[in-house]
Amino acid sequence: MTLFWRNTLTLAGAATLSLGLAHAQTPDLSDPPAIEGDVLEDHGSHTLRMGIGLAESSPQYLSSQYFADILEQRTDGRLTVNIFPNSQLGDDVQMMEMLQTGSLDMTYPSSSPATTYVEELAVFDLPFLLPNREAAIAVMQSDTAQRMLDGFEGSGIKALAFSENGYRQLTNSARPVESPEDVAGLDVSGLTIRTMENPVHLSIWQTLGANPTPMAFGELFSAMEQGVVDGQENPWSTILTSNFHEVQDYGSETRHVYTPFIMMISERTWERLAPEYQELVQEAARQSAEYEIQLATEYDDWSREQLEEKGMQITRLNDEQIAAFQEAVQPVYDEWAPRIGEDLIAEIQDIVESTSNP
Ligand code: TK8
Repeated sequence: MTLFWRNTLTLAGAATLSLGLAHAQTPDLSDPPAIEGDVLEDHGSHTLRMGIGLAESSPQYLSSQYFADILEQRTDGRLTVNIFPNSQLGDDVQMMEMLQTGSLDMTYPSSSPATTYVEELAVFDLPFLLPNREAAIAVMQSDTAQRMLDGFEGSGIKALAFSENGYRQLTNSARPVESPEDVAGLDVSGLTIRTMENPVHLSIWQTLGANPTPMAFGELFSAMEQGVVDGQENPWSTILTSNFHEVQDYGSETRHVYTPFIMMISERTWERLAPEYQELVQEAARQSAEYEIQLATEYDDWSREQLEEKGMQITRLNDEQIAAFQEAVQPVYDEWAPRIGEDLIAEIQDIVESTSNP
C-alpha cells in the first residue's frame, strides 16, 4: 500500500531522460516498502514540523515523506508530518537548537555538526575509517551507534535513527583534482573549500593544504556561485539534487569520509506524545532510515553518471591515488584519535573487520 506516496515527479522525469545512457540502474522510487500494521487507537492529534537541509528529490526528503506516510496511515491521519526542505527553516546547527527549545519538532542533520551534543559521533568524521558501505551500515546498526543515539538524552533532543548521508566527494570550480598536491596547489593557491561546521573536517582540509571555510549548507550554493569558495565535498546524490553541477566544473571520487544522517525529534514534542505514538514514531524512524539507506545506495553511482552527463568532469581515483590522500591525512588521525578515543576507534574497527569478506 502506498496511499500517501507522492513527490516522485521531479526525479522520475530526470530519470526517464537518462534511460539507455546510464550504466548504473536508475533509482526505483515507485515502490517504497509496504506500510504494515494496524491503525492505532485515537491518542489525540498532532502535526509535526520537520526541517531538513536537502531538496525534494533527495533520498533524505523521499524517505522523510515515507516516514510521514507511515505515521499518517497508522494513525488514520491523526499524526501528520509537514516537511520543510532546502534548509528553509535553518541549517543543521540552528534546527538542532530549535529542537532543544521546542520551536521545531523534528530535523535530520548530518552527524558532524551534532558532535557538539555527543562527542563520540566525531568518530564518523575520521577520514577513510569506513572502507565500504557494508561496513558503514554495520556500524550504524551496532550497539556502539545506539549508545551514541542514547547519548543525546538530557540535551532536549531525542535521536531516533542513523541513516546514510554517504561517502563524500570533492568538487570545485578551479581545476581537476587527482592528488593532495592538486588540492594544495603548487604554483597556485590552495583550494578554498567549504566544510561542515566540525573541527575534524576543518583539520582534514587544513592538512591537505586547502583553505577550509566552515559554512552552513544552505549558504553553500550561492557561496560557490559568487566564488566565495572554490569547492565543497558531499555525496554525489547531494551534489546532483542540490544542482551543484551548475557552479562546479570538476569532481573527484575521493570517498574521504562516510557521514551518516540522524533523524531527531524535540524532547518536548516527544513528551507530548502518548506512549503508543512514541513507539510508532520510533519504529517509523527505523523503517524510513532503512529505506533512506536503500535509496542513497541506489542514488550514489547513478548520481555520479548524471553529473557527468550534465557536464561535470569527474576524476575516478585509482587505489594508489586514494592511498596518497590517505597518507596525507595521517596527521588528522594523530591529532584526533586520542581525543575521540582509541577504544571507540578500536570498537568501530572491530565492527568493520567483522563485515569484511574473507
Ligand atoms: C544537510 C546537510 C548536508 C551535509 C553538509 O542539512 O552540510 O554538507 O552533508 O547534507 O546535513
